[in-house]
Amino acid sequence: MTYFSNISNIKYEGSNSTNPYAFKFYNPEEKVGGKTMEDYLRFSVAYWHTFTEDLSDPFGAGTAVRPWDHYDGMDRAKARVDAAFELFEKLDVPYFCFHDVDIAPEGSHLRESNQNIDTIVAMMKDYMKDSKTKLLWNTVNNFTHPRFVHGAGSSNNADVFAYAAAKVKKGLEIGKELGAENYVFWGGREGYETLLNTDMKRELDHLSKFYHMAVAYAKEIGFDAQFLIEPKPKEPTTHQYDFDVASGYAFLQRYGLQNHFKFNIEANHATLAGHTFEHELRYARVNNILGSVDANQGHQLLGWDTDEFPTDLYATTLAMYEIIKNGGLGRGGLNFDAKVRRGSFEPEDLVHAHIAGMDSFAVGLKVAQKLIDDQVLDNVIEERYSSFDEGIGKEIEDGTTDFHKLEEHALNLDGIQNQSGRLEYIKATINQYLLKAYAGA
Ligand SMILES: [Mn+2]
Repeated sequence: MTYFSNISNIKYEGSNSTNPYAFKFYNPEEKVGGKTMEDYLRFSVAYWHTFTEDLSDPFGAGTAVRPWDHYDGMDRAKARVDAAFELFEKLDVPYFCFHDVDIAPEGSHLRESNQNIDTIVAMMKDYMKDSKTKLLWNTVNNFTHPRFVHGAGSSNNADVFAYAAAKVKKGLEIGKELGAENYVFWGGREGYETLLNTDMKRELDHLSKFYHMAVAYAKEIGFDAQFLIEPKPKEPTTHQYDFDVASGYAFLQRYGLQNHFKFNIEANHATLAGHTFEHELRYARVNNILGSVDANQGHQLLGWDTDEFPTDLYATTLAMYEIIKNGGLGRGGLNFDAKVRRGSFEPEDLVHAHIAGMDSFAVGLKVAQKLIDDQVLDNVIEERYSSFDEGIGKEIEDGTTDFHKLEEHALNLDGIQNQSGRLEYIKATINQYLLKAYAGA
Protein backbone atom coordinates (compact mmCIF):
# COMPACT_ATOMS: atom_id res chain seq x y z
CA MET A 1 0.00 0.00 0.00
CA THR A 2 1.33 3.44 -0.92
CA TYR A 3 -0.14 6.73 0.21
CA PHE A 4 1.59 9.28 -2.00
CA SER A 5 1.61 7.22 -5.20
CA ASN A 6 0.92 10.25 -7.46
CA ILE A 7 4.06 11.98 -6.21
CA SER A 8 7.55 10.90 -7.23
CA ASN A 9 10.79 11.64 -5.37
CA ILE A 10 11.31 15.38 -4.90
CA LYS A 11 14.49 16.61 -6.63
CA TYR A 12 16.32 19.90 -6.83
CA GLU A 13 15.49 21.63 -10.13
CA GLY A 14 16.70 25.18 -9.46
CA SER A 15 14.97 28.52 -9.07
CA ASN A 16 13.52 28.57 -12.60
CA SER A 17 11.63 25.31 -12.18
CA THR A 18 7.84 25.49 -12.44
CA ASN A 19 7.41 21.93 -11.17
CA PRO A 20 5.42 22.19 -7.91
CA TYR A 21 7.00 18.92 -6.79
CA ALA A 22 10.62 20.05 -6.98
CA PHE A 23 13.01 21.93 -4.71
CA LYS A 24 13.84 25.36 -6.11
CA PHE A 25 16.59 26.25 -3.62
CA TYR A 26 17.28 23.20 -1.43
CA ASN A 27 20.01 21.24 -3.15
CA PRO A 28 21.12 18.61 -0.63
CA GLU A 29 24.55 18.10 -2.21
CA GLU A 30 25.41 21.77 -2.72
CA LYS A 31 28.14 23.00 -0.41
CA VAL A 32 27.66 26.14 1.64
CA GLY A 33 30.43 27.20 4.02
CA GLY A 34 32.27 23.93 3.46
CA LYS A 35 29.33 21.67 4.35
CA THR A 36 26.54 20.22 2.21
CA MET A 37 23.11 21.75 2.65
CA GLU A 38 21.89 18.38 3.86
CA ASP A 39 24.53 18.25 6.60
CA TYR A 40 23.97 21.86 7.62
CA LEU A 41 20.19 21.90 7.66
CA ARG A 42 19.48 18.40 9.05
CA PHE A 43 15.76 18.60 8.22
CA SER A 44 13.26 16.57 10.20
CA VAL A 45 9.58 15.74 9.67
CA ALA A 46 7.36 16.09 12.76
CA TYR A 47 5.28 12.91 13.00
CA TRP A 48 2.42 14.53 14.93
CA HIS A 49 1.66 17.38 12.54
CA THR A 50 2.18 15.32 9.40
CA PHE A 51 0.68 11.92 10.17
CA THR A 52 -1.45 12.30 13.33
CA GLU A 53 -2.83 15.86 13.11
CA ASP A 54 -6.48 16.09 11.89
CA LEU A 55 -6.49 19.92 11.51
CA SER A 56 -9.28 20.42 14.04
CA ASP A 57 -9.39 23.70 15.96
CA PRO A 58 -11.39 24.78 19.06
CA PHE A 59 -14.31 25.73 16.80
CA GLY A 60 -14.39 22.96 14.25
CA ALA A 61 -13.78 19.33 13.47
CA GLY A 62 -10.75 18.06 11.64
CA THR A 63 -10.63 18.70 7.91
CA ALA A 64 -7.58 16.62 6.99
CA VAL A 65 -8.12 14.02 4.27
CA ARG A 66 -5.62 11.29 5.04
CA PRO A 67 -5.69 7.99 3.15
CA TRP A 68 -4.61 6.11 6.30
CA ASP A 69 -7.66 7.33 8.21
CA HIS A 70 -9.96 4.57 6.99
CA TYR A 71 -8.15 2.34 9.48
CA ASP A 72 -8.69 2.43 13.24
CA GLY A 73 -6.58 1.90 16.35
CA MET A 74 -3.37 -0.05 15.88
CA ASP A 75 -4.13 -0.67 12.19
CA ARG A 76 -4.13 3.08 11.63
CA ALA A 77 -0.95 3.46 13.68
CA LYS A 78 0.75 0.88 11.44
CA ALA A 79 -0.58 2.53 8.27
CA ARG A 80 0.88 5.82 9.46
CA VAL A 81 4.32 4.22 9.72
CA ASP A 82 4.04 3.02 6.10
CA ALA A 83 2.93 6.49 5.01
CA ALA A 84 5.70 8.14 7.05
CA PHE A 85 8.59 6.20 5.59
CA GLU A 86 7.16 6.64 2.10
CA LEU A 87 7.05 10.42 2.59
CA PHE A 88 10.50 10.53 4.24
CA GLU A 89 11.96 8.85 1.16
CA LYS A 90 10.10 11.10 -1.28
CA LEU A 91 11.25 14.25 0.56
CA ASP A 92 14.73 12.74 1.08
CA VAL A 93 14.78 14.00 4.69
CA PRO A 94 17.49 12.74 7.04
CA TYR A 95 15.41 12.87 10.26
CA PHE A 96 12.01 12.59 11.93
CA CYS A 97 10.64 13.23 15.43
CA PHE A 98 7.71 11.95 17.47
CA HIS A 99 5.88 11.86 20.81
CA ASP A 100 4.84 8.45 22.13
CA VAL A 101 1.12 9.06 21.57
CA ASP A 102 1.68 10.15 17.95
CA ILE A 103 2.92 6.75 16.94
CA ALA A 104 0.67 4.45 18.98
CA PRO A 105 -2.73 4.83 20.67
CA GLU A 106 -2.82 4.79 24.46
CA GLY A 107 -4.23 1.57 25.89
CA SER A 108 -6.59 1.23 28.84
CA HIS A 109 -3.54 0.65 31.06
CA LEU A 110 0.09 1.80 30.98
CA ARG A 111 1.15 -1.78 30.24
CA GLU A 112 -1.08 -1.91 27.16
CA SER A 113 0.14 1.52 26.00
CA ASN A 114 3.71 0.28 26.23
CA GLN A 115 2.87 -2.86 24.24
CA ASN A 116 1.33 -0.69 21.51
CA ILE A 117 4.48 1.44 21.43
CA ASP A 118 6.70 -1.66 21.24
CA THR A 119 4.78 -2.93 18.21
CA ILE A 120 5.19 0.34 16.32
CA VAL A 121 8.82 0.85 17.39
CA ALA A 122 9.68 -2.63 16.06
CA MET A 123 8.04 -1.70 12.76
CA MET A 124 9.96 1.59 12.62
CA LYS A 125 13.23 -0.14 13.43
CA ASP A 126 12.62 -2.52 10.57
CA TYR A 127 12.02 0.38 8.14
CA MET A 128 15.09 2.20 9.46
CA LYS A 129 17.38 -0.68 8.43
CA ASP A 130 16.94 0.36 4.79
CA SER A 131 15.98 4.02 5.19
CA LYS A 132 18.40 6.95 5.38
CA THR A 133 15.95 8.68 7.72
CA LYS A 134 17.01 8.58 11.36
CA LEU A 135 15.40 9.70 14.60
CA LEU A 136 16.39 13.28 15.48
CA TRP A 137 14.52 13.09 18.76
CA ASN A 138 11.61 11.54 20.52
CA THR A 139 9.63 12.71 23.51
CA VAL A 140 6.55 11.72 25.44
CA ASN A 141 3.24 13.52 25.59
CA ASN A 142 2.65 14.30 29.27
CA PHE A 143 0.02 16.95 28.62
CA THR A 144 -2.98 15.80 26.53
CA HIS A 145 -4.56 13.10 28.72
CA PRO A 146 -6.86 14.36 31.54
CA ARG A 147 -4.58 12.74 34.15
CA PHE A 148 -2.15 15.62 33.46
CA VAL A 149 -4.72 18.30 34.31
CA HIS A 150 -2.53 19.64 37.15
CA GLY A 151 0.81 18.95 35.50
CA ALA A 152 3.18 16.01 35.15
CA GLY A 153 6.57 16.46 36.85
CA SER A 154 5.10 19.50 38.59
CA SER A 155 1.72 17.93 39.46
CA ASN A 156 0.41 18.15 43.03
CA ASN A 157 -0.50 14.46 42.67
CA ALA A 158 2.40 12.06 43.34
CA ASP A 159 0.69 9.26 41.39
CA VAL A 160 0.67 11.50 38.30
CA PHE A 161 4.35 12.31 38.86
CA ALA A 162 5.07 8.55 38.92
CA TYR A 163 2.96 7.91 35.81
CA ALA A 164 4.72 10.71 33.93
CA ALA A 165 8.10 9.32 35.01
CA ALA A 166 7.13 5.85 33.80
CA LYS A 167 6.25 7.33 30.39
CA VAL A 168 9.59 9.15 30.17
CA LYS A 169 11.37 5.93 31.23
CA LYS A 170 9.73 4.20 28.28
CA GLY A 171 10.56 7.17 26.04
CA LEU A 172 14.24 6.90 26.92
CA GLU A 173 14.19 3.16 26.23
CA ILE A 174 12.66 3.55 22.77
CA GLY A 175 14.94 6.51 22.02
CA LYS A 176 17.88 4.20 22.68
CA GLU A 177 16.27 1.40 20.67
CA LEU A 178 15.88 3.66 17.62
CA GLY A 179 19.19 5.50 18.04
CA ALA A 180 17.75 8.96 18.72
CA GLU A 181 20.25 11.82 18.56
CA ASN A 182 18.37 13.83 21.21
CA TYR A 183 15.58 13.50 23.75
CA VAL A 184 13.18 16.42 24.25
CA PHE A 185 11.20 17.64 27.27
CA TRP A 186 8.36 20.03 26.50
CA GLY A 187 6.47 20.72 29.71
CA GLY A 188 3.04 21.42 28.30
CA ARG A 189 1.41 21.26 31.74
CA GLU A 190 4.51 22.19 33.74
CA GLY A 191 3.25 25.51 34.98
CA TYR A 192 0.24 26.81 36.86
CA GLU A 193 -3.02 28.74 36.46
CA THR A 194 -3.07 30.56 39.80
CA LEU A 195 -0.87 31.00 42.86
CA LEU A 196 -4.01 30.74 45.03
CA ASN A 197 -3.70 26.93 45.05
CA THR A 198 -0.06 26.48 44.00
CA ASP A 199 3.14 25.82 45.93
CA MET A 200 5.58 27.11 43.32
CA LYS A 201 8.73 26.21 45.25
CA ARG A 202 7.59 22.64 45.76
CA GLU A 203 6.59 22.25 42.11
CA LEU A 204 9.97 23.53 40.88
CA ASP A 205 11.80 21.25 43.34
CA HIS A 206 9.75 18.27 42.08
CA LEU A 207 10.37 19.13 38.45
CA SER A 208 14.11 19.25 39.07
CA LYS A 209 13.99 15.81 40.71
CA PHE A 210 12.08 14.54 37.67
CA TYR A 211 14.84 15.77 35.34
CA HIS A 212 17.64 14.44 37.57
CA MET A 213 16.02 10.99 37.58
CA ALA A 214 15.68 11.09 33.78
CA VAL A 215 19.39 11.94 33.46
CA ALA A 216 20.24 9.07 35.82
CA TYR A 217 18.09 6.55 33.96
CA ALA A 218 19.53 7.50 30.54
CA LYS A 219 23.01 6.96 32.01
CA GLU A 220 21.92 3.66 33.53
CA ILE A 221 20.76 2.26 30.18
CA GLY A 222 23.58 3.80 28.16
CA PHE A 223 21.37 6.17 26.15
CA ASP A 224 23.73 8.99 25.15
CA ALA A 225 21.25 11.36 23.48
CA GLN A 226 21.55 15.10 24.09
CA PHE A 227 18.73 16.13 26.45
CA LEU A 228 16.80 19.21 25.35
CA ILE A 229 14.35 21.52 27.11
CA GLU A 230 11.80 23.16 24.79
CA PRO A 231 10.70 26.49 26.25
CA LYS A 232 7.24 27.94 25.64
CA PRO A 233 5.36 30.68 27.49
CA LYS A 234 1.67 30.98 28.49
CA GLU A 235 0.18 28.11 26.50
CA PRO A 236 -1.40 25.89 27.65
CA THR A 237 -0.94 27.01 31.28
CA THR A 238 -1.08 30.69 32.20
CA HIS A 239 2.43 30.55 33.67
CA GLN A 240 4.82 28.05 32.08
CA TYR A 241 7.95 27.25 34.09
CA ASP A 242 10.05 26.98 30.91
CA PHE A 243 8.91 30.40 29.66
CA ASP A 244 11.90 31.07 27.42
CA VAL A 245 15.55 30.03 27.10
CA ALA A 246 16.74 32.44 29.79
CA SER A 247 14.23 31.26 32.41
CA GLY A 248 14.85 27.62 31.50
CA TYR A 249 18.59 28.13 31.82
CA ALA A 250 18.16 29.80 35.22
CA PHE A 251 16.15 26.76 36.38
CA LEU A 252 18.79 24.32 35.11
CA GLN A 253 21.59 26.24 36.87
CA ARG A 254 19.62 26.60 40.12
CA TYR A 255 19.16 22.83 40.28
CA GLY A 256 22.56 21.69 38.98
CA LEU A 257 21.22 20.40 35.67
CA GLN A 258 23.02 22.80 33.31
CA ASN A 259 25.59 20.28 32.11
CA HIS A 260 22.94 17.76 31.07
CA PHE A 261 20.61 19.86 28.94
CA LYS A 262 20.61 22.14 25.93
CA PHE A 263 17.58 23.81 24.37
CA ASN A 264 15.21 22.98 21.52
CA ILE A 265 14.16 26.40 20.30
CA GLU A 266 10.89 26.89 18.45
CA ALA A 267 10.30 30.04 16.40
CA ASN A 268 6.64 30.37 17.34
CA HIS A 269 7.36 29.84 21.03
CA ALA A 270 9.98 32.60 20.85
CA THR A 271 7.49 35.08 19.42
CA LEU A 272 4.84 34.10 22.00
CA ALA A 273 7.42 34.89 24.70
CA GLY A 274 7.79 38.36 23.23
CA HIS A 275 11.14 37.57 21.63
CA THR A 276 12.29 37.17 18.09
CA PHE A 277 13.35 33.70 16.95
CA GLU A 278 16.90 34.99 16.54
CA HIS A 279 16.93 36.40 20.08
CA GLU A 280 16.30 32.94 21.53
CA LEU A 281 18.90 31.38 19.21
CA ARG A 282 21.46 34.05 20.11
CA TYR A 283 20.83 33.72 23.85
CA ALA A 284 21.38 29.97 23.57
CA ARG A 285 24.39 30.33 21.27
CA VAL A 286 26.33 32.72 23.49
CA ASN A 287 25.71 30.42 26.45
CA ASN A 288 26.65 27.27 24.48
CA ILE A 289 23.22 25.70 25.01
CA LEU A 290 21.80 25.75 21.46
CA GLY A 291 20.74 22.16 20.84
CA SER A 292 18.08 21.92 18.15
CA VAL A 293 15.38 23.95 16.41
CA ASP A 294 11.65 23.57 15.85
CA ALA A 295 11.44 25.31 12.50
CA ASN A 296 8.07 26.99 12.10
CA GLN A 297 6.58 30.47 12.32
CA GLY A 298 3.68 32.17 14.05
CA HIS A 299 1.21 34.64 12.59
CA GLN A 300 1.82 38.29 13.39
CA LEU A 301 -1.91 38.93 13.88
CA LEU A 302 -2.66 35.92 16.08
CA GLY A 303 -1.64 35.56 19.71
CA TRP A 304 -1.40 31.79 19.87
CA ASP A 305 0.81 28.98 18.61
CA THR A 306 -0.16 28.67 14.95
CA ASP A 307 2.78 26.38 14.03
CA GLU A 308 2.90 27.48 10.40
CA PHE A 309 5.47 26.15 7.97
CA PRO A 310 8.38 28.60 7.79
CA THR A 311 8.24 30.75 4.64
CA ASP A 312 9.54 34.11 5.90
CA LEU A 313 12.95 34.42 4.24
CA TYR A 314 14.06 37.28 6.48
CA ALA A 315 13.41 35.09 9.54
CA THR A 316 15.11 32.00 8.07
CA THR A 317 18.14 34.14 7.14
CA LEU A 318 18.54 35.56 10.64
CA ALA A 319 17.98 32.09 12.17
CA MET A 320 20.58 30.49 9.91
CA TYR A 321 22.95 33.34 10.75
CA GLU A 322 22.86 32.21 14.39
CA ILE A 323 23.11 28.53 13.48
CA ILE A 324 26.16 29.07 11.23
CA LYS A 325 27.80 31.23 13.91
CA ASN A 326 27.12 28.36 16.32
CA GLY A 327 29.12 26.07 14.05
CA GLY A 328 25.93 24.24 13.06
CA LEU A 329 23.49 22.39 15.28
CA GLY A 330 25.69 19.47 16.31
CA ARG A 331 23.35 16.58 17.05
CA GLY A 332 20.31 18.81 16.59
CA GLY A 333 18.42 19.64 13.42
CA LEU A 334 15.68 21.73 11.87
CA ASN A 335 12.47 19.95 12.77
CA PHE A 336 9.32 21.15 11.03
CA ASP A 337 7.08 21.44 14.06
CA ALA A 338 4.57 22.86 11.62
CA LYS A 339 1.14 22.00 10.32
CA VAL A 340 -0.60 22.83 7.08
CA ARG A 341 -3.45 25.33 7.40
CA ARG A 342 -6.94 23.92 8.01
CA GLY A 343 -7.89 24.78 4.45
CA SER A 344 -4.91 22.87 3.04
CA PHE A 345 -6.42 19.49 3.81
CA GLU A 346 -5.23 17.29 0.95
CA PRO A 347 -2.31 14.84 1.35
CA GLU A 348 -0.26 16.63 -1.32
CA ASP A 349 -0.39 19.80 0.81
CA LEU A 350 1.94 17.96 3.22
CA VAL A 351 4.46 17.70 0.39
CA HIS A 352 4.05 21.33 -0.73
CA ALA A 353 4.47 22.48 2.87
CA HIS A 354 7.72 20.62 3.40
CA ILE A 355 9.12 21.81 0.07
CA ALA A 356 8.24 25.40 1.09
CA GLY A 357 9.95 25.02 4.46
CA MET A 358 13.06 23.30 3.11
CA ASP A 359 13.48 25.84 0.31
CA SER A 360 13.00 28.74 2.76
CA PHE A 361 15.75 27.49 5.05
CA ALA A 362 18.03 26.76 2.08
CA VAL A 363 17.67 30.42 1.03
CA GLY A 364 18.29 31.50 4.61
CA LEU A 365 21.44 29.37 4.78
CA LYS A 366 22.90 30.79 1.58
CA VAL A 367 22.13 34.43 2.39
CA ALA A 368 23.39 34.09 5.97
CA GLN A 369 26.63 32.46 4.80
CA LYS A 370 27.19 35.33 2.35
CA LEU A 371 26.54 37.92 5.10
CA ILE A 372 29.12 36.11 7.24
CA ASP A 373 31.66 35.70 4.42
CA ASP A 374 31.45 39.43 3.69
CA GLN A 375 31.51 40.25 7.43
CA VAL A 376 28.55 42.59 6.90
CA LEU A 377 27.26 42.49 10.48
CA ASP A 378 30.63 41.60 12.03
CA ASN A 379 32.15 44.83 10.72
CA VAL A 380 29.23 46.91 12.01
CA ILE A 381 29.41 45.31 15.44
CA GLU A 382 33.21 45.44 15.70
CA GLU A 383 33.17 49.15 14.94
CA ARG A 384 30.24 49.74 17.31
CA TYR A 385 32.11 48.36 20.33
CA SER A 386 35.56 49.71 19.39
CA SER A 387 35.63 51.98 22.47
CA PHE A 388 36.35 48.81 24.46
CA ASP A 389 39.39 47.94 22.33
CA GLU A 390 41.71 50.49 23.98
CA GLY A 391 41.99 52.95 26.86
CA ILE A 392 39.42 52.86 29.61
CA GLY A 393 37.23 50.41 27.64
CA LYS A 394 40.02 47.87 27.47
CA GLU A 395 40.67 48.33 31.19
CA ILE A 396 37.00 47.56 31.88
CA GLU A 397 37.15 44.37 29.79
CA ASP A 398 40.50 43.35 31.32
CA GLY A 399 39.18 43.89 34.84
CA THR A 400 42.01 46.32 35.64
CA THR A 401 39.89 49.29 36.66
CA ASP A 402 37.47 50.16 39.46
CA PHE A 403 34.83 52.75 40.37
CA HIS A 404 37.51 55.23 41.58
CA LYS A 405 39.28 55.23 38.21
CA LEU A 406 36.00 55.24 36.27
CA GLU A 407 34.84 58.28 38.23
CA GLU A 408 38.14 60.02 37.51
CA HIS A 409 37.73 59.21 33.81
CA ALA A 410 34.14 60.51 33.80
CA LEU A 411 35.09 63.73 35.63
CA ASN A 412 37.73 64.45 32.99
CA LEU A 413 35.43 63.90 30.01
CA ASP A 414 34.75 66.93 27.86
CA GLY A 415 31.33 65.78 26.61
CA ILE A 416 30.33 62.34 25.30
CA GLN A 417 30.12 61.46 21.61
CA ASN A 418 27.82 58.56 20.58
CA GLN A 419 27.63 57.11 17.08
CA SER A 420 24.56 56.23 15.02
CA GLY A 421 23.41 52.59 15.13
CA ARG A 422 22.61 52.80 11.36
CA LEU A 423 19.73 50.33 11.64
CA GLU A 424 17.93 51.37 8.43
CA TYR A 425 21.16 51.14 6.45
CA ILE A 426 21.82 47.66 7.87
CA LYS A 427 18.31 46.45 7.01
CA ALA A 428 18.59 47.79 3.47
CA THR A 429 21.89 45.94 3.12
CA ILE A 430 20.29 42.67 4.27
CA ASN A 431 17.52 43.19 1.69
CA GLN A 432 20.21 43.68 -0.94
CA TYR A 433 21.81 40.35 0.03
CA LEU A 434 18.44 38.58 0.03
CA LEU A 435 17.58 39.81 -3.46
CA LYS A 436 21.10 39.33 -4.87
CA ALA A 437 21.34 35.77 -3.61
CA TYR A 438 19.40 34.37 -6.54
CA ALA A 439 19.82 37.10 -9.09
CA GLY A 440 23.19 35.63 -10.05
CA ALA A 441 24.96 38.66 -8.65
MN1 LIG B 1 4.34 25.51 18.45
